Amino acid sequence: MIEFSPWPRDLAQRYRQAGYWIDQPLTHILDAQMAAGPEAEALVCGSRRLSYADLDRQSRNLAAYLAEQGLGHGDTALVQLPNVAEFFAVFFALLRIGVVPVNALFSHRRLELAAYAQQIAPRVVIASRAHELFRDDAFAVELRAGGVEHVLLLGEDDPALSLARRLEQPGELPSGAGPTPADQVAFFQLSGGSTGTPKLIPRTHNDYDYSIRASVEICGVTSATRFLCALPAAHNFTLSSPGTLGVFHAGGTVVMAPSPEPLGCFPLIAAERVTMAPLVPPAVALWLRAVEEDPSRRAQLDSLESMLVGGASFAEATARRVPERLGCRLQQVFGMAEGLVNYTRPNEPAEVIFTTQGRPISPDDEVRILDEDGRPVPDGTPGALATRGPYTFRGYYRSPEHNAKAFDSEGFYHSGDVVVRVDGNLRVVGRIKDQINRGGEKIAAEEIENLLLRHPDITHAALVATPDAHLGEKSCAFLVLRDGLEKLSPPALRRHLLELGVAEYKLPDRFRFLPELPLTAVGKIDKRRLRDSLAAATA
Ligand code: OOB
Repeated sequence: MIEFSPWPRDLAQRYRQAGYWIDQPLTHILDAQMAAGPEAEALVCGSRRLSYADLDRQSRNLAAYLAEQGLGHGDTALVQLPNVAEFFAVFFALLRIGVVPVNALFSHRRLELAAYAQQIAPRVVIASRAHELFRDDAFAVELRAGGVEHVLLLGEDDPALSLARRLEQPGELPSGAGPTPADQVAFFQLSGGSTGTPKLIPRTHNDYDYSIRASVEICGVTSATRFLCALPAAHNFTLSSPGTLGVFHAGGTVVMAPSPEPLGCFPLIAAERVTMAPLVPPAVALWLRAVEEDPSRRAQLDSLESMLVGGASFAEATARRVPERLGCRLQQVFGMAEGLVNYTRPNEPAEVIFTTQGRPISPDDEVRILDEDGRPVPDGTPGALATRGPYTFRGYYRSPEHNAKAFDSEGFYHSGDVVVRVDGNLRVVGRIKDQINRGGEKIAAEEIENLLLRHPDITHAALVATPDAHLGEKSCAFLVLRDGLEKLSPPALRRHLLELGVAEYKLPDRFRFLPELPLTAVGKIDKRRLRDSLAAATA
């Protein structure tokens, strides 16, 4: 079994008694549809249409093959696929035999994949030839040298490596194969992170399944829902809030898109009669602009009933334009891969929907808002968010030191967000974690600072957020160079980082050079002053 920090016995008991944890593996989502209506349309991906029976069959074929290779409980997989139907067949296949996957984002590069592989020591890697790392065999060879036994690739002709072949070649699951127990780890979610290495979040069947079932209720997902999957499929928002898994749970249809770019999505929405779409704020801005530029485009959104917006701060003024200009209902989502998800409820007054990020899924989500000394603040006063509950994890994978900081003695996870509670709803007003939220994509400052410091001419580095009209935030790296040097060229600095294999979205947008970095009274880098200096320079 994969180790993880379990919930204390009394809470686990409470979550079962309350009916949150139902001790079913996540594969029951697919099993239920096989019983209810196997021929219903589960997925649309380009010109392909998959029924639930197709999805089930493919996932069983792959599961049978992997089980035959001796994979099962205690094993892990590293998966990196773009937004394609195969993502789900692979996910269910692995769940079916109790192999625990990390679903890396397609934008992740060598550094991220290597960091995940190092942490989980996967026996199997499933990836795509369309990704630069797998275009030739060098990285696969490297992974094998590191202990990976099986590599399967999307877009591969060689039958020995072809993912398509394993999905299509009929196979029977051996009798002993099955998912991990429902109170054990089903898969790992990715943390947005604030530390040097990307952290993994163990999610159990029980906790994840509850968040999905409850989200389906709250968001009104039904078998008639046609859901646009245009944000990265592996992200917690897209997967479970209510996400593609919520849609499968309800027997609806997921329509895959490669990106949320409006000119690609609008015709797809029109053709497929999409009813629900999750988006990050910068994508909403692009959709609004597309309709404002050419009002005739609005007709393409006719079928769209609701838009879920989350992942980063969403300006109130933009929120108000959503129903007016796009003709659909807005639902705000404030969630985290670690667990807690908040939604504005559809029947709430418009004011709440436009000005807050909603309230938690569960009556048993415990949310504390704390001042600097860890004391609860009164409603209306900003404070640091701490939470525990039936689907909020209890510890990052193999990270005792970080866990000691991220959790308090009562098992509350401190998310690093600054929030205000107003009439029971939360509003996200700031952040204390050292992270940049670049339009929903999270960048851990420390990770990039460490990489910058590997440049021979850099002696000190600090990455901070700067406000950006489109993305909400961009990143700026403040650098101190070794004696005698005044600056380095931004392209050369970006090349340095790319050569280290980091994802492109993490590259600093700007660089500033200083003779020294300002320090706080206790001798830490004074990032507030750095941020203020940028604000002053652009004011
Ligand atoms: C979602 O998950 P992550 O793990 O990528 O990022 C979580 C962090 C939160 O701690 C918060 O800092 C920020 O993203 N965030 C928001 C927000 N939603 C997330 N900040 C302001 N307003 C919002 N609405 O981003 C995620 C997971 C599930 C559902 C939705 C988003």
